[in-house]
Amino acid sequence: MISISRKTPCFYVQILFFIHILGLIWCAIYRPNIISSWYRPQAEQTDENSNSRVWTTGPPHNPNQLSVDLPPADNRTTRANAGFVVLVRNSELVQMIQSMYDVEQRFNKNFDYPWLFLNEEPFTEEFKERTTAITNGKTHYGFVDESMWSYPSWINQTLAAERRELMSGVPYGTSESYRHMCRFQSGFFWRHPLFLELNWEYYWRVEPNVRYYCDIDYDPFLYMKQNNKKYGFTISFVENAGTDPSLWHVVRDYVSATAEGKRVYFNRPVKDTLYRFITDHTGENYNQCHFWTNFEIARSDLWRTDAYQTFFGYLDVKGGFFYERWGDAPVHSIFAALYLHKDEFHYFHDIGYRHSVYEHCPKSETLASRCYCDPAKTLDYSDGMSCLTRYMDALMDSNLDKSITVAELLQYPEE
Ligand SMILES: Nc1nc2c(ncn2[C@@H]2O[C@H](COP(=O)(O)OP(=O)(O)O)[C@@H](O)[C@H]2O)c(=O)[nH]1
Ligand SMILES: *[C@@H]1O[C@H](CO)[C@@H](O)[C@H](O)[C@H]1NC(C)=O
Ligand SMILES: *[C@@H]1O[C@H](CO)[C@@H](O)[C@H](O)[C@H]1NC(C)=O
Ligand SMILES: [Mg+2]
Repeated sequence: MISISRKTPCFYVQILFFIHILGLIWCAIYRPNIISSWYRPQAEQTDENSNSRVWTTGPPHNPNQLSVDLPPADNRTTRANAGFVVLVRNSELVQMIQSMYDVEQRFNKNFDYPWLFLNEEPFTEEFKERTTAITNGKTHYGFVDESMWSYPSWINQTLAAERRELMSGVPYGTSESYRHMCRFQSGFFWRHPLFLELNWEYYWRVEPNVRYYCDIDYDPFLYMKQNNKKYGFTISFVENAGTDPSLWHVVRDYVSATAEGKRVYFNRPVKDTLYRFITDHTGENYNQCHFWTNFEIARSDLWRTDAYQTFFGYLDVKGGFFYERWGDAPVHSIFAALYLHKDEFHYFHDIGYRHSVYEHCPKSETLASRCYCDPAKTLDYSDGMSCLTRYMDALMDSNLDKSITVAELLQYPEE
């Protein structure tokens, strides 16, 4: 009955072979890198053996490579004054447990740092019980009230609703709660009453539903402290430009306004900052690069500086958290890149990490036996959306002999 079956299997093998050849030809023409990479040994690592805690990382063929120097493994008895901070909903309990399980297994079971959970709704008993059960560290639960999670008086809510309607094309563009979340993460978590009471010098931000892939046998908080680091990240990425079309203009307005007044906040020479991470050498446009804040290890008082508080206040009054959809990541990153010395940043290359579909998996002999991820899947240098190469170039940019300050570069000429 089924006459076609007489042609198989030889006929189908020929068809498959034909498709295979077509594929090879296509590859050779359009993706020559793939074919040549079959014959090229992986050249990224240099003289590393599995005991060494030093190696280099960087995009292939880029002169700027970063040296990674892992601190010695240690069960130190000294602890930093620090902990984990999480903004999370009751409905995300299972995802939260998953993130905590990773953090505890890879790191915190040997260190017992405390956890702080924040929510604009009261946490359920179940949430508190289950998150307390999974750690030996202390757990704290804080309520975020209306002073930190509502519309400021100057926001026109009708206009905000109209703008949301128009933003269905950008991620979370129509979400109201996401905007409150981004505003809270930009301007409030570091001055939440419970956070102030705990008085942590450093914090590590965690989100539900993230993965930590590598054993961490040293204390990243102490590392930050001992090396005078103020901002640590693992993934840097390009933001969807539709979320913050006016942000850079507002930033430059702010710089112009403060540069005219008595307080000039951005007075470092541009060559000492990471400004090239976020803009071109003329400071004309924001390139949308930012550090992903869903992982963030930083000094709490970075955000408590006069400079940041005024910066946030200025942005908040402009209304872009609601009329557009400014993210806390670009806000943190732009400020840090313009304000800090470039040596105060730290790239945690050794921390394998996944958030949503993107992951960072370190490529290193040293870590191979301690990570549960595939370095081939890392987005570091292969994904066009990754800003890591730009970070390294900004860090090592030595062509700048300019002593011009950030304020001088960014302020608009007077009319
Ligand atoms: N309590 C609370 N937490 C939220 C809300 N929206 C987002 N979050 C938290 O804020 C963080 C970022 O939100 P998420 O949905 O992961 O956004 P994404 O990482 O940008 O995709 C996560 O820790 C969420 O749990 C909210 O409405 N209430
Ligand atoms: C740290 O202590 C834990 C628990 O006591 C132990 O299992 C682990 O091997 C120790 N790590 C190091 C690096 O000494
Ligand atoms: C608020 O925005 C709406 C819609 O754009 C506008 O019609 C209204 O006049 C605004 N209200 C005020 C007080 O500015
Ligand atoms: Mg998230």
